[in-house]
Amino acid sequence: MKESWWKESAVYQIYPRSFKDSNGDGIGDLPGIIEKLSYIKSLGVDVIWICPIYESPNDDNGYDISNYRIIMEEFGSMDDFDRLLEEVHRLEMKLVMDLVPNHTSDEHRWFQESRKSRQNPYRDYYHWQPPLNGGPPNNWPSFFGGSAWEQDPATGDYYLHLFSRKQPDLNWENSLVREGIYDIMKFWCEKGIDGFRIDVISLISKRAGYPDAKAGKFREVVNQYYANGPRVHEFLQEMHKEVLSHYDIMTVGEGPGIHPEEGVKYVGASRKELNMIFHFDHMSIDYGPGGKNDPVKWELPEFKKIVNTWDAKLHEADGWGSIFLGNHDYPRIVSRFGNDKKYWKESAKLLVTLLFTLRGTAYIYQGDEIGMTNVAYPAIEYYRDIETLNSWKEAMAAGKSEEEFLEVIHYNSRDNARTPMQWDDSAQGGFSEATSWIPMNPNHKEINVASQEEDPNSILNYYRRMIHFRKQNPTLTYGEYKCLLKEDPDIYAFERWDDTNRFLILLNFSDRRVRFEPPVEGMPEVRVHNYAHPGTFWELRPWEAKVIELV
Ligand code: ISL
Ligand code: CA
Repeated sequence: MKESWWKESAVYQIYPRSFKDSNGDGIGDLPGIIEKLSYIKSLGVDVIWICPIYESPNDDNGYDISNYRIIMEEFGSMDDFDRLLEEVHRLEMKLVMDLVPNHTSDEHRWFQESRKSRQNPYRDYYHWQPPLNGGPPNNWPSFFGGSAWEQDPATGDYYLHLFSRKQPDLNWENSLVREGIYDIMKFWCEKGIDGFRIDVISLISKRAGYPDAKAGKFREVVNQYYANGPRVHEFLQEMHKEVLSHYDIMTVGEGPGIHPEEGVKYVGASRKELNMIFHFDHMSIDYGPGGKNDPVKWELPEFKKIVNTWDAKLHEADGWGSIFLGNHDYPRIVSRFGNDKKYWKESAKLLVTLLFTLRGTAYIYQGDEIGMTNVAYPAIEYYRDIETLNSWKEAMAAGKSEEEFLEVIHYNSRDNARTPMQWDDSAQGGFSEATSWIPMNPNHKEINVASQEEDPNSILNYYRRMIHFRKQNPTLTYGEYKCLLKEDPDIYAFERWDDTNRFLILLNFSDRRVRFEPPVEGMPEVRVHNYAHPGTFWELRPWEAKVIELV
């Protein structure tokens, strides 16, 4: 396996709107991030990925960009950005930007031109179609509810928007669009940034003729009609040739609808496309027959199977994985994959043990390092996310009960991950002097950075230990991976080894004590554990995690 800095890095994801407000307007900003860089450094993090900070009307919190070369005013200025980059580098960390090439804002100059007339030189920058039988060109649904087509009054034609109507999809068939995006990428690379997280890269190449979707479930529509379109790999190889190959940067492509067979095409070592991708097979593990808003209980054997399949496929192709359990689009990891009540501390520690012992680059989402949890706002008025608000409208229109649907939202709203960072127990949690753009989670009184700094057994300090341990033991980065006890419903057990070392990782994903006899030999030494005392071998307490060295 070829060694690379981005394979050995721990990545920390910042959602800038909710990280740290420096000027008292209730919105996180770049000077706020600069203030907290030494904190991030203290975690042992190497790379910071920052969600979009470009000019945007914020229909989708910055994922609708109106100018890719300007910093959003609320976040600061280009001077602030230059200072941020300089400071990150001074602390010997790297900065990865979020690139959104699948769509722009409808307020982007390209779209403003494009919508003017059928003859406009920018018309072909987007996907325009005449009405069909007086309605939209096909039956494609948008990720945020309703049709993926919007009729524009200027010409009466429809434009495609897989996300909100303020996020028209770019037409990648047009070479001018591709050059335009490559120019933006070069602009940021020339500034000296260290990589891109590339939004919904799986969706950029559209099916010719926009065929009607015959699949019923939204996820199937994405798989069959939106993701992995006919030219996506050609486009990525072009992007690699034009931009990526000229810089020592890391890339991680995000994409719904990428499954193992397709995944290796994006990241296989010989492909010259991307370094890593984020796939969502494990992130939709609790979606029921009705999709995201019909949640079911997730099962550990299925989770292990997903990890195992991906690990094997990637390994075969000399590809590299991204290991993550949450981000700004998903519930808090301790609330979803752990137990955020009785075993809050233990399970939060168990999850980071998993993140830093699997094979792949591990990503931490801001706040998870202190075990931030989901929020349960008392009414829909508290929510800000366009996906949540749209799904609420649809549910109400369909006659669902407010109470029941609010429960679904408590479980899965993207706003769970977007409540402000909990720095201390003051009124605004040390996030801001003012009322924050979205209300703080009331549990910031108990869960916050300041109190965990003082406690050697805090989740925060365990994150530091775990990140450090991974760094000290390259076996955990490059070593082989093998899952044991695949069908066990409670225990996730696996080995990582190379010529010099062998580790056994034991994780009890349940509220029960469990005993087992793993098929291993040698004198085990517990190197990391998440209880005060390592306990007895071969018995795991609720949510107990152990990293054992077999010597
Ligand atoms: O958020 C999701 C499920 O709740 C995903 O389906 C998500 O929409 C998808 O993974 C794409 O996400 C990315 O692009 C979106 C943006 O809203 C997300 O924040 C971003 O991560 C459109 O740009
Ligand atoms: Ca601010």
